[in-house]
Amino acid sequence: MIIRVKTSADVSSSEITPEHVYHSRREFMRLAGAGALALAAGPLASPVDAAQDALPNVVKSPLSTTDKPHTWEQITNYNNFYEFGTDKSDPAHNSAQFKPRPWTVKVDGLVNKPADYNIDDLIKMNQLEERIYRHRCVEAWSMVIPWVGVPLASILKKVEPTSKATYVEFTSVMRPAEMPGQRARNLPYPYLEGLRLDEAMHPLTLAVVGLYGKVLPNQNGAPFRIHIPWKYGFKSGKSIVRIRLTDKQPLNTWQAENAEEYGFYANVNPDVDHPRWSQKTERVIGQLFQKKTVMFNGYGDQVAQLYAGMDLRKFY
Ligand SMILES: Nc1nc2c(c(=O)[nH]1)N[C@H]1C(S)=C(S)[C@@H](COP(=O)(O)O)O[C@H]1N2
Ligand SMILES: [Mo]
Repeated sequence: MIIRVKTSADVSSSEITPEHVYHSRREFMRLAGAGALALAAGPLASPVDAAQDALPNVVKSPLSTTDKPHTWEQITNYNNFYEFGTDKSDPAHNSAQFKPRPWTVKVDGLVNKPADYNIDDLIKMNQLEERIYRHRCVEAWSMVIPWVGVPLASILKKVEPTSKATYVEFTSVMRPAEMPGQRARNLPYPYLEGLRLDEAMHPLTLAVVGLYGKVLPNQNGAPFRIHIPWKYGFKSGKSIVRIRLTDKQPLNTWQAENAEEYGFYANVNPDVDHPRWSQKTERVIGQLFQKKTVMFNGYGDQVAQLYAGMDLRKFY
């Protein structure tokens, strides 16, 4: 990861909301408050209307944190998405031309029933949940984000992984014409990530299609990304086109770039420093004081048993 020393001016400018985003959000809130949104959609409207943006039938998940979510403006203007540039404000500025629909997610490899899912069919086939998750980046900042998605396990179970499948590989989209970072080759593309199959099947691992009840904005990984709340953010691939079940540990992009600094597991761990900085604390975006980082990002009760007996300094 290219690390720039951030001045406070840098950070605050990336958190300033572009006018149009602010206005459209306000308009959305006004309509939603008046109950007009549901009426406007009407009974015959398609359940997924990317133009209208609101996702259908979202239920609140008991797996949400009670921490206060960051604002739409913060979550969509401070991003890591190197395909659109290396600065935190680049994805919001450079992703408007990206076309997230139509979109197919291929699920294949060591499975009995490989499938190609149209993203909107996938949305209609599954009960959507709002999951408010803590999101901790390896660069020691964090946010709280109300994702909308379905457990990745429910997608994986449908394709029936064979008994040989032990890992899952995620491939992000290759679209150099729409992605300036791919043209600049700021990383080897496509962006690749991977999980052990039991991590991928864990009930906390979320396949994300939305944010704050609306379809996922381009800068956050439209139309389909993963979020694994106990791991550093780079494990959560964006704009995924392929999920491949395999019997070999996939080589993820950041590990391939610099294996000393970025491992395969990437579990949030205050006791294992990054070679160039501490992981003991984190900067909560928008807050003045550093927060102590918690093992597994606070999800240890649910996930620690996945790593029982493993040396987490070796498997970082
Ligand atoms: N395809 C792709 N996925 C990606 C990245 C990327 O550069 N390309 N960056 C990762 C990193 S480092 C982080 S911290 C999160 C950021 O997600 P957010 O912008 O929605 O907060 O996305 C991850 N997924
Ligand atoms: Mo990150």
